[in-house]
Amino acid sequence: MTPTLTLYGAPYSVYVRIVRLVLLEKNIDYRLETVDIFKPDKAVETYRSIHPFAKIPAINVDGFVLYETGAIVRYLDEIFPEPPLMPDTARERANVNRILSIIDNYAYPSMVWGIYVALREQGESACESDAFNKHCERAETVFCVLDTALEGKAPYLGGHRLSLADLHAVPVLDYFLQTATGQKMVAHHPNVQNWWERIKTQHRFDGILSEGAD
Ligand SMILES: N[C@@H](CCC(=O)N[C@@H](CS)C(=O)NCC(=O)O)C(=O)O
Repeated sequence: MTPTLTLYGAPYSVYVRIVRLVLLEKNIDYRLETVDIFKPDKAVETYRSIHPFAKIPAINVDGFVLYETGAIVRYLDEIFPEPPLMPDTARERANVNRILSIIDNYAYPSMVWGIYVALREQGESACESDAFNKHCERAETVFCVLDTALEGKAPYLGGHRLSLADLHAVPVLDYFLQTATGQKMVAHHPNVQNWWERIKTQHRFDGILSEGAD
């Protein structure tokens, strides 16, 4: 029997989008229970009993509650094995895990918060701060690493087929590439640029990426 799945979060969230992209790829039905973490109210306080750090997303699968996106997507890939979103060899899987960590630790903080959000909130004046420049350096390093991962014949970040690495990166890049800074930067990384064009046309991401992006 197909498990009953609830996803807690808000459609604008990068991390909620990552989980939604995985569920979409696997064609799994779920209920999205809205928790808008940036509008603290009673629902958010109640949500702390699910996620002690009050971040989104979390999932409930037949009563099994799980939070932390990396754990969620790996779990979903195990219980819904088709199509597999981890490669076949240990080395390839290690690389996918490396890319997930890079996205979490370097790409998301710099590309989304340090650059996209800073530009939205402060406009062009954001570019004048040292912090902004540091985030740009970080973002540049992320692009160099992703570009190398895509060298040779690999059409995807994890190798010859779509994997969790691609689905972790897509929502982060979707925000970053809405900025002129992101567009300028990606133009110097043709492998990333080609991957981005390809993945956006070949996969059905649109509803999830644009929906709720206020
Ligand atoms: N380590 C968490 C990070 C999730 C995360 O940062 N989610 C953001 C939204 S995209 C959030 O809940 N932010 C609220 C906050 O930082 O207060 C995970 O992997 O799930």
